[in-house]
Amino acid sequence: MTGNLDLDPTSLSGRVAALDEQGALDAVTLRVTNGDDPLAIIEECQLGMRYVGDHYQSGKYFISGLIMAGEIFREAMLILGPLLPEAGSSNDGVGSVMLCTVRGDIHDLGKSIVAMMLSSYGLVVHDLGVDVAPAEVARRARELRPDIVGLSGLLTVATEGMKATVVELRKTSAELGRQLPVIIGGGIVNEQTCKWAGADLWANDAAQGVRLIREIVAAGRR
Ligand code: B12
Repeated sequence: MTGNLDLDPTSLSGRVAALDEQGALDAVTLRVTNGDDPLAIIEECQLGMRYVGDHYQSGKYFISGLIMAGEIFREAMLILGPLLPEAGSSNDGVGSVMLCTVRGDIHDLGKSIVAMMLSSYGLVVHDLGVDVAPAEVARRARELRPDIVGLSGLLTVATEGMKATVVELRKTSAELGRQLPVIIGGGIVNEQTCKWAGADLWANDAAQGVRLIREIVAAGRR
């Protein structure tokens, strides 16, 4: 089944890559029992999912493979989610974050991890969902007045949605009388994308993104 995988077929990433649902979930459970860091387990799942994505691109897997990988990951998060730090375990004080996946993109597994981790640090998270139009993001920002906005996207085309959303949010900042920081996240973002989209920060992993968001929120409240 995992015949020519370059990932160890008995590892967690190899089992996700092979779309071996039960095998992957058993491996997650075993790693949890061994006391492994849930974030390290999530990263290994991601490695397997990247493999599925690459092989979808090369024609080895079909769309059903992407769906299955997403489903395995969702189930893994049912086990791993409750193991992330407890709600209110930090003393940063209140703060709020508005998140969404931008226009044209419906990927939300990564965004949900970020949301879960932010909540676990006591931040209030307003998750607007997926495929959210720039004007809608700006409208909700005026209504909710978050400390920072996080935009997620995995499709290359989503960078267009990110840029258009940042333009709308900059107009909103003028109305709010303060600069509303924007962080972009997802597998496709990097320094260049960040500059191009006009965002303030970027992260392509949840731990780094959550660290940056907490720093911005804490600085804004000092
Ligand atoms: C699962 C999956 C799907 C599932 C999504 C299920 C869901 N509910 O999200 C389904 C089947 C729906 C899907 C659909 C499609 N997909 Co898809 N999908 C994937 C796959 C295999 C995994 C994505 C994933 O969830 N990874 C795990 C999560 C945890 O990782 P992550 O999203 O990167 O998030 C982490 C960080 O990026 C960061 N992060 C994410 N968001 C944010 C936000 C902020 C603010 C911060 C700070 C951090 C942050 O934190 C997370 C945790 O560390 C990827 C392959 C890949 N290489 O990623 C392809 C992939 C993203 N999909 C792809 C494609 C092409 C599609 C489709 C267009 C296919 C089609 N022909 O219909 C559609 C898109 C429809 C649309 N309009 O959006 C391509 C995109 C290519 C590109 N560059 O444009 C990829 C890369 C596969 C490939 N190599 O071809 N997909």
